[in-house]
Amino acid sequence: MHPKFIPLTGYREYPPAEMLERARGFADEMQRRRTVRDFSSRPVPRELIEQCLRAAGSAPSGANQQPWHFVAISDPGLKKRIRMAAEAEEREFYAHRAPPEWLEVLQPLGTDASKPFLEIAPWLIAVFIRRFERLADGTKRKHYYTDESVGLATGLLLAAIHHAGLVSLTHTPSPMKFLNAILGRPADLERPFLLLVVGHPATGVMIPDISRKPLGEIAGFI
Ligand code: IYR
Repeated sequence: MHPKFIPLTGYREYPPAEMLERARGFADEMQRRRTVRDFSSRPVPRELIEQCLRAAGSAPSGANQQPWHFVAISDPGLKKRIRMAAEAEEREFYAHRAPPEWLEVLQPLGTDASKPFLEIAPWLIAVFIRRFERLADGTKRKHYYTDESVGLATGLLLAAIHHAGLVSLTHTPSPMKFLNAILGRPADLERPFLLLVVGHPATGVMIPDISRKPLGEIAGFI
């Protein structure tokens, strides 16, 4: 196939001072993002979630295959089933599966097997990695760099959710296979990546007293 090129019309150039102001402003806004584990049941309009997902879908991906699928769940019955399945896995995790070193690093977060937020929060977003495409002749075609691509899209989704004035929790019940069954996603093509909990924070919510590594520790300039 012959590649087709079009002009880059979406790029905007800013004066240098404005570039720095924008970069600083965005970094400051992202610094305010915190994961919460206590959600309000206050509803969030579907349109808001749709716009956040549009931002997620703008991520770069391997060979532009966009190997992600998002299932946004507000149905109380489905949320309950997800909570039950996740808590069953988490009980195993906390009681048997997690080695002591793992439980030790989780301690500052104060997590346990109880996940009421899976029913309380207005939205859950199950993120799936679409590892293969099903072709018209029934065969499967492999996607490339799927983990990286879906990680990038999920990062943009978290930023969009925060930017919209919502909070989220990146939840990883392990294993998460039950999400394919409950949500009717094809297990031969897709595997769950993350379960995002999205909504407003509960009033008076408390968060762990933890901090981010300073710039000098996470980056180097040579
Ligand atoms: N999936 C468990 C355990 C857990 C693991 C990590 I790594 C975390 O950062 C937080 C929790 C749970 O959700 O409780």
